[in-house]
Amino acid sequence: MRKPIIAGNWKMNKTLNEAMTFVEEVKNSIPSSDKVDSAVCAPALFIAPMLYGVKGTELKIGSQNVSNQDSGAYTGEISPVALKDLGVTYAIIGHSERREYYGETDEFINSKTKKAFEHGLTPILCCGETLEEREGGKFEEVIRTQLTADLAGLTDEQVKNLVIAYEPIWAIGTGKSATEKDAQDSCKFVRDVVESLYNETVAEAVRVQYGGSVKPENIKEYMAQPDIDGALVGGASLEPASFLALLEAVK
Ligand code: G2H
Repeated sequence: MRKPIIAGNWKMNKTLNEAMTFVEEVKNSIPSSDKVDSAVCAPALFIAPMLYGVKGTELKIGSQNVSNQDSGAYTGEISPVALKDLGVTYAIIGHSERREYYGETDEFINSKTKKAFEHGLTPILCCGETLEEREGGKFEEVIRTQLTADLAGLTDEQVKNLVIAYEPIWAIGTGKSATEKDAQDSCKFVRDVVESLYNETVAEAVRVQYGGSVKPENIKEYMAQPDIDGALVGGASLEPASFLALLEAVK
């Protein structure tokens, strides 16, 4: 049995004050981690104070990025060593916005994923296709190519502990969410690729999230699908009531 995981991806939103108000408003209502893993992947600036704010609760804090180096002359990068030392649990890696706007390649994403594991962070590895690729019948090829490169060299144990977020790019922040059947078929395909690269045990253990315009109104339908183990949520994770409603729908 795979435990569901709901992770907010705040992207480049909020001020420190707004982030801490959010923490105050949700921290006493986070469901038990026996039922669901819950996390907020916050802008790097707010990670340390938010970690302090959620102490003693089941809400985990994640980073939206992580360097493929431990430390050193890498201006602007976020050290995995420092993230782990602070108490960060998750790191989003390979989000389509980073692939598209910052030129992140699968090779680079693979090196970050390995580095995150090396330091005890759990990667939330993102994959997904554009509308053009889907309509051109390239969905399977794109996902297989991404995952083959992104997972290269990872051990069975690492992949078992990985979270993969399948996010069709055409559904991100557009309000156009995938139907639950499309989301299920796509997440099942992600699991099938993992099985072909590893084995059935690994594929059965890896958690696959759906992401793309998930909100309290549609999360239940996604979570009812056998291959969807959670959601990576942008817009609907920003407000305390909406974030708590997502967790409530899953627990
Ligand atoms: C997809 C998602 C979070 P949203 O990027 O990763 O954002 O829920 O706003 O579509």
